[in-house]
Amino acid sequence: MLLRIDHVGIACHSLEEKIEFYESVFGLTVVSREVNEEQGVREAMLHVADGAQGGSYVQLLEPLHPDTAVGRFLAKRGEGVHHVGYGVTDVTKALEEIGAKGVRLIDERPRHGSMGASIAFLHPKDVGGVLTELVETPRR
Ligand code: MC0
Repeated sequence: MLLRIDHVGIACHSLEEKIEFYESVFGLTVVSREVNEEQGVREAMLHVADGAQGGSYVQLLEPLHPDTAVGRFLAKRGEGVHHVGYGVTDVTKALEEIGAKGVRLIDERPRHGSMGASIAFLHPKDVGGVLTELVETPRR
């Protein structure tokens, strides 16, 4: 069901500072920047690698304000890994299959994600403490 690791989402206080860090230390390149009002984030995708099933990225996330998912996470836990995003072929079908196995779905149906993807989150309490995202990339 899971095709690849699409991205690792990392919560940070300053997007610009962290972009500079990942560019200068790891030589990564920003391929997309977006403000996602629905998710309450300003984010950047930095390309890591391409595989047979698609690309993988580091996703840097800065909250738009404190009362958002990433804002609350930063206040409680500080900067660090916020979620793991896995590539799937069909996010609606994956949600049905995973939901049927008793895992709580944060999103019952897909929402808009980075770079035109359809995304949905699974509750971290049912995935061993890991906020997990399913990502269906647009067909090109
Ligand atoms: C909260 N918890 C986490 C967590 N965030 N555990 C692991 N990883 C995380 N990132 C834990 C808390 O420690 C707490 O556990 C419990 O979940 C409830 O958290 P809360 O403090 O009440 O926080 P809430 O109200 O924010 O709810 C958490 C929840 C929420 C995961 C349901 O953040 C959510 O719906 N997230 C999905 C949307 C999201 O994260 N969007 C931002 C990225 P204790 O034990 O203390 O009770 S958007 C994105 O990434 C898009 C742009 C994309 O990829 O394209």
